[in-house]
Amino acid sequence: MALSRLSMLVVIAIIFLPSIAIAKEFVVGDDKGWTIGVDYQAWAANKVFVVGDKLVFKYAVGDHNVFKVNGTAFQSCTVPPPSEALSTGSDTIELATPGRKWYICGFAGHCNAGQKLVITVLPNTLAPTLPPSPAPAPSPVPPHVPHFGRWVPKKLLKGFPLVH
Ligand SMILES: *[C@@H]1O[C@H](CO)[C@@H](O)[C@H](O)[C@H]1NC(C)=O
Ligand SMILES: [Cu+2]
Repeated sequence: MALSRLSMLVVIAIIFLPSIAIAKEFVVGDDKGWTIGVDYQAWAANKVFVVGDKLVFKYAVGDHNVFKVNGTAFQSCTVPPPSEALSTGSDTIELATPGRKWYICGFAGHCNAGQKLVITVLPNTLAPTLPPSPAPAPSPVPPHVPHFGRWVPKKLLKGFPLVH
């Protein structure tokens, strides 16, 4: 029935839309911001980071900066070239991919003093798993049929002159 199908869509929309639309913005360290003397692992411990969320590093310009580094550089506090620094005093980083993300301050001694943050970003379970259309069963396509980098309806392929 059209009505029940419609109400089901409404229910689905109510359930899922907010979680897709609301990307969270985390101010690193909250009121304390990005500085020395804050336990950023404690800060991150009770938070869930999802792809699409943002980190905002807030600090007085010239007092700190932000480098995105790998796990090795994070452990050893190896500062990348200055050209890679974020230094606006309000650096927003969108968490674009899932996985571990590491950030350090590049000012001498700051990382070793604990101005470093590691988080784990979870995939957005909703957006990427919604298939663009019902996935067809993989069909044996002759190798000489030109493929378009995506699924082509069989109807279309039948019209294609196959060279044998
Ligand atoms: C990690 O980053 C450092 C410094 O930027 C670089 O030299 C090193 O090759 C990187 N390690 C890996 C495993 O990517
Ligand atoms: Cu610093």
